[in-house]
Amino acid sequence: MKLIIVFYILIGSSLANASSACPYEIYENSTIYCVDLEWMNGEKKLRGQFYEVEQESPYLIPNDEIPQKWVYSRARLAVWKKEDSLRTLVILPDLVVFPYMKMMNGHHHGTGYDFKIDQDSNTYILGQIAFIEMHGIWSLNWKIGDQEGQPLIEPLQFFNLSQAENQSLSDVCISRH
Ligand SMILES: [Cu+2]
Repeated sequence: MKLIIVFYILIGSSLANASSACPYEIYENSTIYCVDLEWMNGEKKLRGQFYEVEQESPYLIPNDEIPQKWVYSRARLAVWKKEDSLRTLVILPDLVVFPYMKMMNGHHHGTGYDFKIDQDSNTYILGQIAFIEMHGIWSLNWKIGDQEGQPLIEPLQFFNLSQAENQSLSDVCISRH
């Protein structure tokens, strides 16, 4: 039940964003772009191959979970120029959106991921991400060449956590800023 409530809150907020400004913003030199992000079903890895599973993502992997049971997270990203009211999707060849973690002990780090262009739909797919439970804050960051701004999403809200559990992750994050 808690998961369902969280789900509707997420859906509701994305609909609210759709009618206003950018869901998320990035920039290249003086051009501002909007980014929308839709989380998809996760993936599992079997003999080096990733395949889709029913579990929705983003999924926080318990730190004692065996790798065979890990659910890797995956999302689709759409990008358009902020000034373009028609929201024509664009592909920025140098854009990379990637997972990142700020650790309480200061040893910040990334993790594996696959970021690729989906030519058919003019969008990007960010996948193969193992968000493992740690003493830190997972985010999605972005860069275009050498240009990197604030994290795109921080902290991430996980589909498999209760609202209270996600809230406590946010509280940790806020207290660190
Ligand atoms: Cu970590």
